[in-house]
Amino acid sequence: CVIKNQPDSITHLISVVDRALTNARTHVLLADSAEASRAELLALLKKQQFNVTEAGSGAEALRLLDTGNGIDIVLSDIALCDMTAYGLLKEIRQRHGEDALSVVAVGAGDDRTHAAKFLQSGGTEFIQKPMLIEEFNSRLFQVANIQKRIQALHSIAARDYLTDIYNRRYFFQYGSRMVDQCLRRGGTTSIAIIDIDLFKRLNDTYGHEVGDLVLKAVAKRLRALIGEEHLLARLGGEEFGILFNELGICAAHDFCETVRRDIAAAKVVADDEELSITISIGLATIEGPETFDNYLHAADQFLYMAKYDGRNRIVS
Ligand code: GH3
Ligand code: MG
Ligand code: MG
Ligand code: MG
Repeated sequence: CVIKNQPDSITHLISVVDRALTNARTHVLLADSAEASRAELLALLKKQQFNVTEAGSGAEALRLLDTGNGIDIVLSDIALCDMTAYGLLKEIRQRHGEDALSVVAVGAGDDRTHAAKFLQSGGTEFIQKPMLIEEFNSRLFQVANIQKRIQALHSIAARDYLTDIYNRRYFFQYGSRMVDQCLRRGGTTSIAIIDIDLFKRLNDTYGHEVGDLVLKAVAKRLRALIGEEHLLARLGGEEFGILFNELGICAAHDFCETVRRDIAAAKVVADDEELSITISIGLATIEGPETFDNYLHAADQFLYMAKYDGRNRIVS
């Protein structure tokens, strides 16, 4: 009996720790206009380790969501002072999809149709009051856990397996949105394609594994140079893309020149050898109503000229 109980209690302990870890990484926006019931829910959430931000009205909840401080779950009372949880949900769903944000309502009273209506409107979960604390905790953990797993899948789908920088899919998806926003603001920006010079020769001389090490090293260096401000991705093979965040062609050219020099000066150590790598860059301006594909195509044409002119250079 003792032997049988021991693994169970360890399993239980692990699941309690797991739950606390997941909850601690989850940010809940708690919207409730009634002070007493908000305080009660706040205490429950805090006890379960959630990060909580409070809102006293639907309008305040929407304002806090807009300031975008990484909220994962909205937990709303069904009747707020200025709107219902349905109204809030409708506003939220216009801006945030179901993958980005879970919305949970807490309802009281005899109207048992609330739950079905709320879930059919794109709500994630509905909790009926009066409720068992353990049920409330379990339902919220379930929502947090699924939300975190969806976020993890999105992040895996956006990254290149070899270099761990963004992949081509993400570059196109997020990049075309960035360009739309920039052009709508009346701005201009620039896009670059970087291609490693004579990479096939390097593969043929040192082997594919060394080639992979070089790709990883170049990606790491590019990431360090480019930081979070601009969008960097591996477009495929030994090609990388940079979509600049509102940077005119002159400033982008200076930036690319710094990158080109840095890579040319760096030594990649592989197979006890110090390898010198150079890159060529095609750089195009983004202005006017072209498709994202066309901007990239323009950069590709300039890259072709850079290769033709002798490599290790920028053409814009
Ligand atoms: P250029 O200066 O004109 O760009 O010459 P290049 O040799 O770099 O260009 P080419 O397009 O002829 O060759 C690219 C090579 O990149 C061919 C391919 O085997 C290699 N390659 C593509 N993806 C990978 C990869 O994931 N790992 C390794 N090791 N090599 C790759
Ligand atoms: Mg090539
Ligand atoms: Mg190449
Ligand atoms: Mg290439």
